[in-house]
Formats: sequence, C-alpha cells, structure tokens
Amino acid sequence: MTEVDPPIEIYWVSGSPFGWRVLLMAEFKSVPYLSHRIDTASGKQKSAAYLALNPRGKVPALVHGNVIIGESLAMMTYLERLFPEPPMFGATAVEAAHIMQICSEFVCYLEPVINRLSTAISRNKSLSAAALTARHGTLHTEFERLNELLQKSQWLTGNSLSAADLTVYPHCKFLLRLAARPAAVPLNLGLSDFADLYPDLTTWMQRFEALPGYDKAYPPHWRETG
Ligand SMILES: N[C@@H](CCC(=O)N[C@@H](CS)C(=O)NCC(=O)O)C(=O)O
Repeated sequence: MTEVDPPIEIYWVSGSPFGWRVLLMAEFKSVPYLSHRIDTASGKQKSAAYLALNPRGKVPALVHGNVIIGESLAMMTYLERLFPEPPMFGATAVEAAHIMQICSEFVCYLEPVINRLSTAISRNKSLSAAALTARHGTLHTEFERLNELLQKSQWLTGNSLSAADLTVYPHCKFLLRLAARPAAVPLNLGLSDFADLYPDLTTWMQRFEALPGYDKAYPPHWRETG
C-alpha cells in the first residue's frame, strides 16, 4: 500500500459493527491507514481529545488532515471518492440509488433492532414481552427480505460486492455471535436454526468471509476469546 500524506487515521472498536464496516472498506480498497483501536470500556471515547474528533463520543471516527468524519457510512463514502477502485457505491445513478436504498433500509429498520437485542444480551438484561415480540417480528421480516434479495444475486445489490454488503454483514455476524451465548436464551430469538431459515443469507455470509482482506479487518479480540 502506498503511503497517503496526510495519513488516513481510523479510530475503531474491536467487535463493533460500525467500525468494522469502515475497516472492511479500507481493506477491500487497499487503502493505507493508521489504525487506532479504542477500548470503549476505558471511556476514552468520552475524553476531551476524542470528543474533539467526534462530539457524540461515538466510535468510529476518521481523520484525514483537516477532514474529520464521525459516521461510518460517511467514512465509507469518503473512502470511495478518494479510492474509487473497486467501486462500492455503483457505477451508474440507478446502481448508486439501489445501494443507498439497501444501506438506508438497513440502518433504519434492522440495525436498531440488532443494536437493542445485542445490548440486552451483552449486559444480561431482559426485555418486556411486548418489546421482544416487536423486535422479534422486525428481525425475522428483515432477515427474510435480505434472504430474498440473495436468491436473485450473489451480493445484496447485484453480482458485485457493494457498500450494502459491507453495511449489513458486520451486524449480522455480531448478532449471531451474541445469540449463541447463554444470556440470549431468554430472548428466544429463534436464530439457532438461522442457516435453515435463511440459507441464502448464510451462503452470502460465507462468501463474504472468503474475501481477501476479510481476515485483516476481523475483530482481533474475537480471535482471542473465540
Ligand atoms: N451511527 C454511528 C454509530 C456509532 C456507534 O454507536 N458506536 C458505538 C460502538 S462501540 C459507540 O461508540 N459506543 C460507545 C458509546 O456510546 O459510549 C456510526 O454508524 O458510526
């Protein structure tokens, strides 16, 4: 990878799907970057130095000289403009719109559900029956939609990998990993037979995991803790 001056710096948290998207984008495009791994348990994301980068105190953040970006999709868009190859946001107006539609739908509908459920599992918290039923419904409806898309093509928006795949995959992996924990049992997520329920989504995840660059962006503490 050729150096970039000023360097592109990416702040990320191991295992967080948001930063993972950006790292995957950088790896798949062979973008040279300085990596800053943040441990949110240390509260560093609320330090004055970090809040100057992202006033919301959220990770990831991307810094490139005077440019400071604090949302994962915006970081992916920025990297796309600087490093157009391979294209991840399509080549035509129609492709770009389609990719953004899948990204936006995911961020609006499935991502908040996955975030809520994963927080409940990782903090060993229960959810009311009503809250659980609503989330369970959205979870399976949205997984079904994704599975249907993948019956038509190899990747979510066609036969080329796109930003839509990079946006959706990390949350899917993150939730499935947490769903295997004992703390997930009371939530009754119905994910233990995920591969039977969503075979095309499962094959897509395997295809994604075989991509060059995937291993480099894989959350390091997951390797340590299994
Ligand atoms: N919409 C943001 C979400 C970022 C986000 O929620 N990051 C979490 C990941 S760990 C975080 O920073 N949590 C720590 C905190 O809120 O203190 C994005 O896409 O970048």
